[in-house]
Amino acid sequence: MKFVHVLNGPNLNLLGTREPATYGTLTLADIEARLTARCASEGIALSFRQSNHEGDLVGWIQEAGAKGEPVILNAGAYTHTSIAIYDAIRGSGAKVIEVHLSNVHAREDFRHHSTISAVAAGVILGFGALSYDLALDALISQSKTTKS
Ligand code: CA2
Repeated sequence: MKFVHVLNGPNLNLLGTREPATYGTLTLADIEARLTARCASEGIALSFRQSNHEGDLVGWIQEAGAKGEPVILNAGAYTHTSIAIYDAIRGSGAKVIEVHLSNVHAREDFRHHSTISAVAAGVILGFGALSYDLALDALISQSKTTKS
């Protein structure tokens, strides 16, 4: 694996400023710094982005899929609603690991369903910022053990 995309959806730019009991105290920049360091030590280039707009996420997923580059995706609330993101993953063939900071199954009913999980290669949730590190670990491990 030479390149990985980390894509973050709506409101994740607020991380570290509010709701620390649910989402922890790290900012998105803190998470990016940790992943950047791990990627650097593995010789992997990282693109880390956030948008509050569904179409941006759709475009970035298509871009990653076209290049055959894997994606770690926290789609935020679009996780629970977005057929467009489902279609982008399915249509582009992007390999996507779905991540969440919180354990969505222990929260409101409307967070229990993900439109993305069915087309994700895997799902990691409930470990706070560590969910992102675990997803990166999974991609690195797979890329070292799987022929491509
Ligand atoms: O647990 C997650 O990672 C979520 O994807 C976060 C989304 C939520 O809609 C999903 O159900 C689960 C919300 C991100 C909003 O993040 C905030 C962070 C700090 C303050 C306010 C919102």
